[in-house]
Amino acid sequence: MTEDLRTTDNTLENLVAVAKRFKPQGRVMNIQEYGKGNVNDTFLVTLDSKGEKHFILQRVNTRVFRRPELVMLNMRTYTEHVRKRLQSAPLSPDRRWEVVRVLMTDDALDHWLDPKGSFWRAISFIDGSESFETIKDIEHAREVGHALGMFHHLLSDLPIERLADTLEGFHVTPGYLLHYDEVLANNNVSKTPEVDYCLQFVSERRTYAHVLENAREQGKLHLRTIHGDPKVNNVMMDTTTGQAISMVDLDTVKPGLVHYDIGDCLRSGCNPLGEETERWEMVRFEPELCQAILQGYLSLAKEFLTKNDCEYIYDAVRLIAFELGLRFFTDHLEGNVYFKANHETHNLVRALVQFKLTESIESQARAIRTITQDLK
Ligand code: GN1
Ligand code: MG
Repeated sequence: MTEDLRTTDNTLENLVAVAKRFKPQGRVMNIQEYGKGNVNDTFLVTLDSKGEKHFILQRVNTRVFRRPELVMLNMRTYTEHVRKRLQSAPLSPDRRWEVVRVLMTDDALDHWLDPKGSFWRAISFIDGSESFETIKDIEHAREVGHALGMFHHLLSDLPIERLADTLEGFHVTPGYLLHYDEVLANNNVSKTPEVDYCLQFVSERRTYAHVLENAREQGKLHLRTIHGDPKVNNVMMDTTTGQAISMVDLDTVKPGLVHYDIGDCLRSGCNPLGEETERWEMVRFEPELCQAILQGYLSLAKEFLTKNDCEYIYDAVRLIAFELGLRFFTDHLEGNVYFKANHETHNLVRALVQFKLTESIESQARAIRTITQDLK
């Protein structure tokens, strides 16, 4: 991955040329790297325009998304579905909800393949919105939960058959465990106290890794349309009202368990130090934030969640924190081939953060279970 980036052309001149493929309504004034994505390369394009002043330009990581054209198809299916649903059943007037648009090229395509094989796409930017890396306060937490509830609500009538599985095995924890075993078997692992801690951590939770997939096989949980990556910084907030107004990063909108989303949103939102902290020993899961996120979520999700769904919320948050730690740790052992890394041990530190978070979740199991039971 790091090597790929070195051979890609991120000069302003090249980026402007790419941006122009997407028929910008105005002169391109500036292009800068945007956000902290771990997989794709994302840029914010600024236009000299009377209309929309920004859009998002992305180079999709085709080592991760092997069929990027299907990712785009899903994105269009999702946006069209939600736009129609909002037209036929408008939200209450005090609530703003925005759906991004996929921008087309001169040739009316939803992407542009450059001569070196990079897959580019452009997406509208929601003016007057911002996102944050971590939760600011209880109100923000409630809004983040509300956003996920709104997202699931608006998709609750989109049959999963309408969406392609663009990333097979995504959030299927036993699959990550299998890959981890292969990587361990095929690589020399340099032992450090941190690596030993991670190895031990994973080995103690191997059976647990199956909890959600077992429930699915037993018919207790069912596939639905999910976001796949509902972390805090993918929830756009209105800069004036502070309300959540959109969920972005639609790469992984596809069939899955809503528990992957609930777990991911909670593991991201209830870790005030954030997933990029170096102070991994200090990482803690905050139950008050968990309660607020779930309150916001259930204000909408109550209508479609079943009793079984609610019973697995604790397991979802514990498992998805563990799973992300396992994914980061495996990538560290494999030499940073999946997640972008700024330094040699970046993915190891990220793994330690998620494992400490998992420990904190486990040590507060009773309190978290009580929160989830009281809400329904
Ligand atoms: C990746 O690239 P980004 O930041 O949108 C990853 C998610 C992880 C996340 C952790 C396709 O998302 O699953 O939760 O990093 N996306 C993919 O920050 O693997
Ligand atoms: Mg993402």
